[in-house]
Amino acid sequence: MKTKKSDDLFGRASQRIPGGVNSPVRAFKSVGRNPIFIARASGSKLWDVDGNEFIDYVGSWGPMILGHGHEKVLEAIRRTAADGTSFGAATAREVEMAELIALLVPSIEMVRMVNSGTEATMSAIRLARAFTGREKIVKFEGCYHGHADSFLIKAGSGAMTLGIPDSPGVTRSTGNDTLTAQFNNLGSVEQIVDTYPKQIACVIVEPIVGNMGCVPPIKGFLEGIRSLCTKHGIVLIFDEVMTGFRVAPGGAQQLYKIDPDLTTLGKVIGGGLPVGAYGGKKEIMKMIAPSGPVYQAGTLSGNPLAMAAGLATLRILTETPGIYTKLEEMSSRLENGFKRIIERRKLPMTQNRVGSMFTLFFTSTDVIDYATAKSSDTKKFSKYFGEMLERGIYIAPSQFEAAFISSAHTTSDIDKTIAAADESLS
Ligand code: KE4
Repeated sequence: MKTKKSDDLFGRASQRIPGGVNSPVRAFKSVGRNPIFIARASGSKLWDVDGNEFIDYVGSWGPMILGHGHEKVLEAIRRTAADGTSFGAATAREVEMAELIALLVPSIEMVRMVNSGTEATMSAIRLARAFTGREKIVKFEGCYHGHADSFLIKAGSGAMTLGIPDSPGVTRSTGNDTLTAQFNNLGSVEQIVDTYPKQIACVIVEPIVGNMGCVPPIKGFLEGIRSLCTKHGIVLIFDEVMTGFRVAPGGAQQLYKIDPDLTTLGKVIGGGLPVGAYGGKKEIMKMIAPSGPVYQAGTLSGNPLAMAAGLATLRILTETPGIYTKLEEMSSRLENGFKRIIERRKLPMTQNRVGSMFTLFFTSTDVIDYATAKSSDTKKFSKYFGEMLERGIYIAPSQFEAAFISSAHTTSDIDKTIAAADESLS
């Protein structure tokens, strides 16, 4: 595989951009390579600046559920851009977006648009603190909710990959207000609630974790958190930045039939443009300025292009019959292919999948939380990553990320991927 142009760009980038990338997960540092620089994408495929072609399982880390460059999404962006790209004023599309989100995710009675998942989660915890008059938050080890200070405590995703789950620069007092529990361990949450009575504003959770690799909730875990929060007046926040509109039109909360008090969204609702949102019960959301005293604002919030791309994406997802069935079929075809390889070769591996999110772990234990995810052999992962890349398969350059399948992936893409994995796994 040729990498000269990517290597040259990385050399230049490293002089002017910290680590040569604008988000740590894009670096191939943990897999011992230089990153590839992407030139263009279409459907399920990516091409880098050296002309290499890849089947893409990163999907811009989640948003590209329809694949790259879906004609209807591009058309919506083009049409909207012709009328102006930003006004910093109210527009009809924001109303349509809010109405559509409320229709698809019934626990969301009101919603505020922001520009990223990070903005959504950090605003949601401010709101929960204001609503309850309490200061502490509970998050789970290995969950990632963006890079706001309060969340960079035992964080997943790039922080876990690079071995910096507790980032320097976060003050001790902020750190003290973030309490961490173990995912899939209700007892660990109960213990925290007992230790800090009437001090916990919210519990924030990825209902299906994507940021230590894909880790689904075990039966009763989310239900248990829901009742605990209700009993103790704690705001339950589902971070559905990754799972929203991905695992079902109404997200993980629809799949598991649990209503959180607040939900954070991102990725898919922007259709590949920068977007985030947080929403939930009217009683809580009404506290946001200008209807209430909790301040939160944004120059580009509800940006016309982002709304157009997001609305087009959500409409295609909701109006195309069988689109989630197709995603499930492709994803289970891939899972079964991996399963056959693992069984035939008796490899000490585990795979987790919910709908079109999945991860292959290099460990024989069931991966249910941070500790079991960490038991994966990352050296083996690095080798696998490199072998797959050389064979034209682009997966996240980290063990601790989910892979995503889009509606543009074909059976031929999936079969090529399984054939590449058969050669790459050892
Ligand atoms: P952004 O600020 O990156 O838009 O969203 C933060 C965020 C919040 N919540 C969840 C559940 C998330 O998965 C994310 C972002 N996910 C990572 C990848 N695992 C984004 C990629 C990156 O950091 O560059």
